[in-house]
Amino acid sequence: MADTRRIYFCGSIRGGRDDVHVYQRIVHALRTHGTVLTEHVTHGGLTDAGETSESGDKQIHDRDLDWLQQSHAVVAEVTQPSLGVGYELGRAVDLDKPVLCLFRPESGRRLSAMIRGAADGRRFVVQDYSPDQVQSILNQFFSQI
Ligand code: 6IA
Repeated sequence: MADTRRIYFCGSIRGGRDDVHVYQRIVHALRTHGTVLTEHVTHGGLTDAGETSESGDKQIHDRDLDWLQQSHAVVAEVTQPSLGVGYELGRAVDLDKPVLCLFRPESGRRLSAMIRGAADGRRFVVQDYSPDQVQSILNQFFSQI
């Protein structure tokens, strides 16, 4: 059921915040499919400076991994390269979570082979998209997991 499904959304923070408006659009659409555990990724006030202390970083890492473990699905916007997002995706695969990666070719970037090449079309889906396709792509992904 949509109300009980927990979704882990990944988007770049220290990797750069240029796409935050796209993250907001995706999370808005994700709310029709469940509870988004990581809404902070969309906060306009959150800069790429992030937390400064190492103990803060440990808390962020441990809390995010806990949420990742509790999640039913992982959706990542992967256009802006981010070490943290790449790490979360690797951990999600290890936890056998269904994963949807969204990439915008209009950016002119090329997605990492380690993400594009991980696609199996079933548990790990990589989808090229433009922002006006977000809702239909999410509907399709959630109908098949
Ligand atoms: O390497 P990056 O910073 O770009 O990694 C981004 C990913 O790591 C996101 O998908 C988040 O889930 C996670 N992440 C990285 N930093 C934070 C964070 N900072 N809070 C929560 N998740 C994070 C807190 C900043 C603070 C001002 C509250």
